[in-house]
Amino acid sequence: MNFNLTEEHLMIRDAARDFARNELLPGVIERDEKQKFPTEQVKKMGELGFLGMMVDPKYGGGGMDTISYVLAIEELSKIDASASVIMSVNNSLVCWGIETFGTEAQKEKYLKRLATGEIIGAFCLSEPEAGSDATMQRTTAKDKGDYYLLNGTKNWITNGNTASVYLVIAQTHPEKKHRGINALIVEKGMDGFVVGPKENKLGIRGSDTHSLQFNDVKVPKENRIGEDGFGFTFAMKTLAGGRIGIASQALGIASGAYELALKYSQQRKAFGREISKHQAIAFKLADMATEIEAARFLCLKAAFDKDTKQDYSLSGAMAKLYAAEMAMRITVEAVQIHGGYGYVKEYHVERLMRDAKITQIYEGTSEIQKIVISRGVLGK
Ligand code: COS
Repeated sequence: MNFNLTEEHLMIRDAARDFARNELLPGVIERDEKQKFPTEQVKKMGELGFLGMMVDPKYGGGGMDTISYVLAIEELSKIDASASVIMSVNNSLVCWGIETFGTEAQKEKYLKRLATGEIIGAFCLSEPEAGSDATMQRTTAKDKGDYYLLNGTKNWITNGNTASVYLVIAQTHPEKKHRGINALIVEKGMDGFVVGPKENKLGIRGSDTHSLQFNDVKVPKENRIGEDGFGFTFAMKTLAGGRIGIASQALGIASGAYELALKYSQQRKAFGREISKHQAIAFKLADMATEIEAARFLCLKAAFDKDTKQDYSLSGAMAKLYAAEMAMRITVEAVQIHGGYGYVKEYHVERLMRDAKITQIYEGTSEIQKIVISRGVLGK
């Protein structure tokens, strides 16, 4: 056992922390209010290597481990969870998916540009009637010889409009159920591909979430990822890693809110002393610090499992479940500690509370994580 981070890990964490404070903090409230995508900031994230952290340097990535990724996502999420979800989707769903299962030609064509942030990607699994029950894909990819004919609708797609490359899950052989599903790389601009209106969301409002429509889109066969019918396994394996990213996002949202509440409690006075000196507040801070530390260890353990090539679907699900539930509790308490100030935008904690909610929902709800975990512990 060694709980110490390496020098390199600490450098990455500090670089992410500086970037978040210097580049993400300015304008974060306005971007949230106006639902403004952080275009300039995402460009800089690409230049600094945050969009392809774990990708092999030969494809333009940083060649870093998952622990570095967790540390960076936590730091960005403390300040701006919209920026960190853009980062998480690009890294752990899109880049990882193509690097792990794509062909050399797909890596040359797409991964290099995705890893450097020249373009960003989206992962398209959810549909109006298929979110948690992901096997029930209504989007179809009919095999037409040298291409697939893609038809259907995808919902709540992160990076929905800003992405250039979309990994789309669709059913090719309905009689084979989930074993007939494929994953296709779809490019923005392909005929028949329409981006729907932007969702007006409760939180992570700086990220752009859209529905997508595919009307007879011809997707070349060479854009299929893996063998025919590999799409559902592709989605599950990719989401298993994605969940480590979202767990770290939840961790960051919670620790951002906690740090603000801690500082505020040491400044604000009531009944003749700082409110942190009242046990009612001090105990809240104690609980918050403990829960955050527990979530951090779960995130780092899942990252460690992934880096050491052990199974991480269980530890990733545990990290996501705990971190997401914890983030909701901690952000509510952070607003409470701030009192009336917590309820207004200038103090950031109300935004973090709204942002926390989505971590209990996307990339598998808390209830789905419990399915994964209970099957794991019961050996099913
Ligand atoms: N890695 C690889 N394969 C996996 C897997 C994983 N982590 N989890 C499941 N699979 C495979 C199974 O091995 C099975 O394959 P075979 O039948 O070929 O052996 C297949 O997927 C179906 O598995 P299962 O029968 O367990 O499917 P269920 O419908 O019972 O559901 C859950 C499995 C609930 C875990 C899955 O549907 C899920 O994760 N749903 C949530 C999806 C999600 O995250 N949605 C959010 C959208 S992205 S924002």
